[in-house]
Amino acid sequence: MYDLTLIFPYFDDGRSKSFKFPPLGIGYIASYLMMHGYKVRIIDCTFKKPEDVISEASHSKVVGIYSMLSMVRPALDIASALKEKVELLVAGGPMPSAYPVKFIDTFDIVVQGEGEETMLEIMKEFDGDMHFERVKGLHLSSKIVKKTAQTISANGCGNFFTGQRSLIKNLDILPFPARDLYDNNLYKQYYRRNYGYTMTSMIASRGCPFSCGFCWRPDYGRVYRVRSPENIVDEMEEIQYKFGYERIWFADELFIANKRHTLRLCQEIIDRRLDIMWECLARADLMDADLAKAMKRAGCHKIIFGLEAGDDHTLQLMNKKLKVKQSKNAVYTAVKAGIKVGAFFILGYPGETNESMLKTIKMASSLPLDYFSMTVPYPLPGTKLYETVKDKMLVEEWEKPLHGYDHRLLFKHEFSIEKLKYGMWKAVTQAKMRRKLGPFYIFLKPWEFYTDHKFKKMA
Ligand code: B12
Repeated sequence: MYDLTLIFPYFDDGRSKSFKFPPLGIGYIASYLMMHGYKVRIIDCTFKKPEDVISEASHSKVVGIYSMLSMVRPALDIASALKEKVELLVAGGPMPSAYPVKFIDTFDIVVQGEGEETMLEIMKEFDGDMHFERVKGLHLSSKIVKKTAQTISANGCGNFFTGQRSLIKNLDILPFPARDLYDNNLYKQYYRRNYGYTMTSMIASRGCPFSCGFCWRPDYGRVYRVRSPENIVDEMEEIQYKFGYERIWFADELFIANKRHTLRLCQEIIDRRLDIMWECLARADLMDADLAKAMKRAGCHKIIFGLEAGDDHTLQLMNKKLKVKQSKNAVYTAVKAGIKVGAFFILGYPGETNESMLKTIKMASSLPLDYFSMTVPYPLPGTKLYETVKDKMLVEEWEKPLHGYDHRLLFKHEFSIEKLKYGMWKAVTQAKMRRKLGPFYIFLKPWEFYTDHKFKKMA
C-alpha cells in the first residue's frame, strides 16, 4: 500500500516519434514527500494502456494527477474512474493551476502552483484532522468544504480558495526528482530505437522574466529562480553515472537567462570533467559568441530558440520583444560555435497576414536549422493570446488530447486549419529541398513561387 500515487496521464499512441520525457514535476513532489517519510509511487502512463492505470492507482488512499493543455481529458477520465475507489483526489500542474474550475467538480482538491510543499501539507492534513483550508494554494471542492465548513466560515475563506502560496525561494533545498520511480528502461529503449542515443530531462531554473503573449506561466510568475551551478552539476552527474543516460534535455523555459550564471555553470561542468551532451531552450537576443563557445566546450550539443516568427510586426503582436535580425544572428552565432540549432515557430497568430506567414515559412526553411517545429497558436487560459480569442473558443476541440503530429485549431480562426497545415508542410518541404539541393535549389524557385501563390489563395 502506498501513501500517495501520482499519475502522469499522457498515453503515447505510438504515432509520434517526438521527444518523450518522464514527468519532472511529479518526480519532484515524489522525492520531496519521500524525504519526509511518505511511501509514494508514480504511474507514468506514457507506455501504458488506460485500463491498467485504474487498477494500479486504486492501491492508495490519496491520488494526485498532473494535467496540462494536452492532458485535460485523460486527467478527468482517470479521476472519474477513481472517484469511488480512493479517498482523496488531487489535481495539479499547469492546467489545473491556470483553469481550476475545469477540475474542481471531478477532483476533491485542485492545487495551484508549485506542488512540493503544498502536497506535503495536504498529506499531513489527510493524516490529521483534514483541515485543508489551512493549506495555502488550494481550491477546495464542495465535498471538502462541507467537511470543514465550520472552520472555513470562521476563517472567512468562503470563496473556497485558500490563498496564494509563495514560491520556493531556494531551489537547491529540493531533492532531485525521484528518477528511481520512472520507467527509465522504457524511455531508453524508445530513444535508442528512434534516435540512436538515450536522453532524459532535468530543469535548472523555474520561471521566466519575459511575458510572451502565448506562453503560460502565472504559477511561477515572472520571478526567475535558478539553482546553483554545483547543485545542477550534481544532478547531471547522477543522470550520467547512476542512471546511465547519454544526453540531457534541459526543460528550463529560458536556460540562458543570466549570462554570468550560465558561464559559471559551463565552467563547473568542465572542471568536473563531465562527459555528457546536453540541449537547452534559449532566447535569441541573449545569445552571443562568448556564451556559445563556452556552452559548446561544456558539452552543449543543441540549442533550440523560440524564434516564433519571421516578421517583426508578428513578433510585436506576440509581445516577444525580439527582432528577426536578432534571431538570425543568434542562429549563425551558435552554428559558428559548432552547436546544432533548432527553432520553434508559430504560424497563424491572430493578426497575421499571408505576407507575414510566408516570411515565417521562408525563415524556417532557409536558416541553417538542424530541426524546427511549427504549430498553430494554442490559446492557454491565463495568457494574452487566450484573452484575444476567448469568445471564439471551440470547447469540444479544446478537451481532446493533443499530439504533436495532429495540429488543431482550438478557436474560430480567420484562416482554415487546411491552409495553416499547408503552410507547415511547405516550410518542411522547402527546408528539406534546400538542404538536399544546396546551390541548385535555385531550380526549385518556380515551385516556391507557385506554392506561395497557392497558400495566399487558400481561405
Ligand atoms: C518538458 C515539456 C514538454 C515535453 C514533455 C512533457 C513532459 N513529459 O513533461 C514536450 C516537449 C513533449 C512538451 C510538449 C508540449 N507542451 Co510542454 N512543456 C514542457 C516544459 C518545458 C517543462 C515541463 C517540466 O518538466 N517542468 C518542470 C516541473 C518542475 O514543473 P511542473 O511540471 O509545472 O510541475 C510543478 C507544478 O506544476 C506542480 N505539479 C505538477 N504536477 C502536479 C501534480 C499534482 C498532483 C500536484 C499537487 C502538483 C503538481 O508541482 C510541480 C513541482 O513544483 C513546460 C514548461 C515548464 N518549464 O514547466 C512546458 C509546458 C508544460 N508545455 C506546455 C504546452 C502547451 C505543450 C504543448 C501542448 C505544446 C504544443 N503546442 O504542442 C505540447 C503537448 C504535447 C503532448 N503530447 O502532450 C505548456 C502547458 C501550459 C498549460 N497551461 O497547460 C507549458 C507550461 C509551457 C508554457 N509555459 O506554456 N512539453
